[in-house]
Amino acid sequence: MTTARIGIIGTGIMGSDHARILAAGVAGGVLAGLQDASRDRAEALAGETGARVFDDPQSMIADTGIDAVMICSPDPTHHALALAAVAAGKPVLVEKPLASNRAEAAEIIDAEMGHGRRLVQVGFMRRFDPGYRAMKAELEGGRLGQALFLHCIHRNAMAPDYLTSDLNIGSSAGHEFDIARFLLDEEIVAASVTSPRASRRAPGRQPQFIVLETASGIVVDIEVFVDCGYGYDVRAELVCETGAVSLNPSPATTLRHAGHDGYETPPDWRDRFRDAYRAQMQAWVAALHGGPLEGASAWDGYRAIRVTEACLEAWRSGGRVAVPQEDKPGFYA
Ligand code: ISE
Repeated sequence: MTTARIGIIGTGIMGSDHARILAAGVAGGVLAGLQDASRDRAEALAGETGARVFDDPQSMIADTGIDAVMICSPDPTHHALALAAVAAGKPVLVEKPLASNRAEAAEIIDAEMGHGRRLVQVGFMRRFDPGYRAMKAELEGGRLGQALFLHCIHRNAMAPDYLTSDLNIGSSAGHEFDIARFLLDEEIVAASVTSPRASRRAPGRQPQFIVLETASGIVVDIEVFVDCGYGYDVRAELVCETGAVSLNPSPATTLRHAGHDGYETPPDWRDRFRDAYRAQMQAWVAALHGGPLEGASAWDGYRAIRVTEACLEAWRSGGRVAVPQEDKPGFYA
């Protein structure tokens, strides 16, 4: 394969963002196909990017002109499409979450192991963000000592109506679960969740405050508030024995204007994690050509779902819920 021909299933917010990244130029990869439940929407994007439009996802996955696929269609479709890609022996980058529940995620793992070669990556793009990578390198460098706390904030300006409080745990907090596992390089063993009252701006959706405990005894707290009104604001601070390291706000400049002095807050995650999305794409395409597998695996996607399910149970019961631990298959070592 000299150039990997990539097909994108789902041309909504994330599918079109990935398509534009590819169309702008990614070494070793080309946007070759688009498919969406709305053919008009896929055709509009094809007009902009020059890709071929497919009628249905299965025919795109089966097509000999497509080497690898990205699944960016609605969350409930991820499981069946990921299984179809694995059955066809095609590498697949699945937007998070990997699946709707742990049984579905486990099926994907079984299918991939049955195939015998790693094909599945989950789109936890924060693993490619320079800020999180620098935090991880600082922790691993050792001068701060052992980690004690990881404080996380996840605020969105506003969320779509379909994002219920329940779905929000997997959809928004899921990124925090994965980045905590990535930064700390250990498993989450317990979860507790509480909520303040709902904002009057979004009475149907409750913000959440999640406390996770890791295997070695690090406490991770996460505020998830997707109706904050002012922009997309993701923060993290890792507190260790002899120091702390935190993410800087992403803008490169400070603005002083009309009585204010500060940073512009990006409108949503596509701006905030623009570099991470590009780096994720470049690394995935490089892996298609035999480069190292750097992104989140199906196992990582499965573990994030395990934590999501424990959080949902903890939120409903008001108690502390243990996250079941399992041995990581050698396949994912
Ligand atoms: C969305 O699906 C994302 O993936 C964003 O990164 C996250 O911040 C947002 O809350 C989710 O709804």
